[in-house]
Amino acid sequence: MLDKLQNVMNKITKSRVIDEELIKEITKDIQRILIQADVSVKLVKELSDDIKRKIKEKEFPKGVSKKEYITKLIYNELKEILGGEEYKPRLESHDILLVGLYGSGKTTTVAKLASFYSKRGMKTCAITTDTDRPAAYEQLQQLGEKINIDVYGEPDAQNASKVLEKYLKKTEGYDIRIIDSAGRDNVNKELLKEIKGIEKILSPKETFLVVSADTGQTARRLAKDFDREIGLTGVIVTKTDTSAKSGGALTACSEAEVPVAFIGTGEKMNEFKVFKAEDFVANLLGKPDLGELLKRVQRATQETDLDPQELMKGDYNFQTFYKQLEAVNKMGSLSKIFKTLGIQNKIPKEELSATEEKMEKYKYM
Ligand SMILES: Nc1nc2c(ncn2[C@@H]2O[C@H](COP(=O)(O)OP(=O)(O)O)[C@@H](O)[C@H]2O)c(=O)[nH]1
Ligand SMILES: [Mg+2]
Repeated sequence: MLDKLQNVMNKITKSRVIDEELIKEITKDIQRILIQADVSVKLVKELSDDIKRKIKEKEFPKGVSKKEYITKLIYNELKEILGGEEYKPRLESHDILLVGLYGSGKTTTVAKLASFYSKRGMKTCAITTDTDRPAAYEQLQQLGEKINIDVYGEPDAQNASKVLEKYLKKTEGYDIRIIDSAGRDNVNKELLKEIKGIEKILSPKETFLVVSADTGQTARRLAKDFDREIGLTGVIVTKTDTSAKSGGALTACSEAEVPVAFIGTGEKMNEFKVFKAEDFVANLLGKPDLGELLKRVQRATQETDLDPQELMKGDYNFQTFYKQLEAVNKMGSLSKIFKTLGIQNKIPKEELSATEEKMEKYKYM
C-alpha cells in the first residue's frame, strides 16, 4: 500500500497540468490502493467523493500551488479516516486489562506496554490470568526478565478470577498493573464470561483490545463486539510490520469508534509506540518523518551510552565501533530507518538486507 500511494503522489508532483482527467485518475488510484489494503468500500467511496468535491468546490488558496493543495487535501482526508485524536498515555497509577483472540499478540504487548510505562518512571508489574494456554505464565515470565518487570501468576492455575484476586492483593504497591488474559479462536460465551469476571474484580481504567493487523476490516466487528460486552477504552493493533492490511485494521477501529491507542511494529520489546495518524499518513505519502528519526537517535544513544564527544576526540577504537553498531541496531532495522527518512524506495531491498547481515558480522568480529 505504501509504495503504491507514493506512486500516486509522484503522479501529482510530476504532472504539468492538474485537470479533471488527472484528478479522476488519482482518485481511482487511491480507491484501488485503499481497497487492496482492506479498507472498507464504503469508507473508500466516502473519502474519494470528499476529495473530488473539495477539489471542485473550493477556490485554491493563494500562495499554495495546486499540487501542494491537492496533496495536503489527500493527506488530511486520510488522517481523518484514521481517527482524529491522538491517545495520551495516563501517567498516574492505574490498572490496564488486555483482551483479544488467540495469537493476536496480547502477551507480547503486555510486556511491551510494561516496558513503556517503566521507562517513564512508573513502578510497573504484569499479572497473567491466562489459565487456558499451557506455558502462558512462563512466556510472560521470560519476557519480564528481559525488560526487568515483575511478573505475577501461577504456571498451573485453574481459575482466572481467583488468580487475579490473589495477586491483586500482592501487587498493591505498583503504579501500573497490566493484566494479561486468555484468548479464544473467536468471541464466544466462554471467553466473555471469563473476561467479564476479570473486569468485575479489576475495574480497570484502561481496557485495550489487542488485534493483529492482518485481521484487516474484521477488526471493526471485533472492536464492536468487545466494546459492547465489556467496554473498551482503545485498541492496540499489533504486527503492523508484517501485514499489508494495516490500513484496514486501523480504519476499521476508527469506524467502530474505538480509538487506536498503540501499535506494535515488530517482535522486539521496543518495537511499539503510541499510534499517530499523522505519522502513518506521512509514511503513506512519503514525507520524511524527521521528528520520529530524531527521537530514535536520541533513545538509541542514551541506551548504549554512546558519547558523541568521545567520537570527536579521534581515538576511535573497536569498542566505539561496537557501540555505534549497537546504537544503529537499537534504532530498528535499516529499512525502518530509511522509511523514516522517506527514501526506502530508493534503495534495493536485497542491498539493505545484505548490509544488515554485514553489520551483524562486524559486531561479533
Ligand atoms: N512481527 C510482529 N510480531 C508480533 C508483534 N506482536 C506480537 N508478535 C508475535 O505474535 C506471536 C503471538 O504473540 P502472543 O503475544 O503470544 O499472542 P497472544 O496469544 O495474544 O498472547 C508471537 O510470536 C509474537 O512474537 C508485532 O508487533 N510484530
Ligand atoms: Mg498470550
